[in-house]
Amino acid sequence: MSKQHTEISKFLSFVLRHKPETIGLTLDAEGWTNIDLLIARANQSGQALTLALIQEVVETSDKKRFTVSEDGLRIRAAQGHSTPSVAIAHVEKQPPEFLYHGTATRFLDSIREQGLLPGSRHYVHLSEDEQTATAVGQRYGKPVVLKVKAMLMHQQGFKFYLADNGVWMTLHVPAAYLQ
Ligand code: HQG
Repeated sequence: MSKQHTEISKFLSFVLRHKPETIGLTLDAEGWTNIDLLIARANQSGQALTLALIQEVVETSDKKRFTVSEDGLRIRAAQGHSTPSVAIAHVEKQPPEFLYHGTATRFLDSIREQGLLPGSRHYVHLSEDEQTATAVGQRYGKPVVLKVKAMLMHQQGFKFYLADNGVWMTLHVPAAYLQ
């Protein structure tokens, strides 16, 4: 991804996950917004954005962060939301036996006490592979990967959801299910 694409990806993450109101945009409950309107609002707020740039960012996003609707008219962030205006009805699914969560070593004491909490986002984010989890943890410091007994949690009534881009989510992972 070029520097320009990374900058646009971050801009799209910011408005489609966290603060759509900063550019006068609204998202529906499923997180969708009209692409032409997004481009207009972005340009009005001083962010250069075109349909071609959006398409390039969507296609080259390593984590498939953004989903374009089948008719090509709308876009949403696949997961990672914190804005209260969005409440995506994510697909509930039976998880594999283990899922992984990457964090930083400095959070471990708190996680041992409280389990995994969503922070400012709507869900705790989990991945199927340890490599992705390591990269996620690295963003906050010395990374450590926690193994989550996902199947056991599911059997005991916890719900798991799978986002458009393969990221797993759940509301809370009590410490007893971490290893
Ligand atoms: C930590 C990225 C203290 C948690 C990734 C994490 C992901 C606790 C931080 C997505 C805690 C929250 C989400 C507790 C959890 N005490 N710290 N009890 N429970 N934490 O950024 O999972 O590149 O909101 O371990 O790929 O790091 O942006 O969540 O370190 O899918 O597309 O609190 O963001 O995607 O941080 O990352 P975040 P996350 P993008």
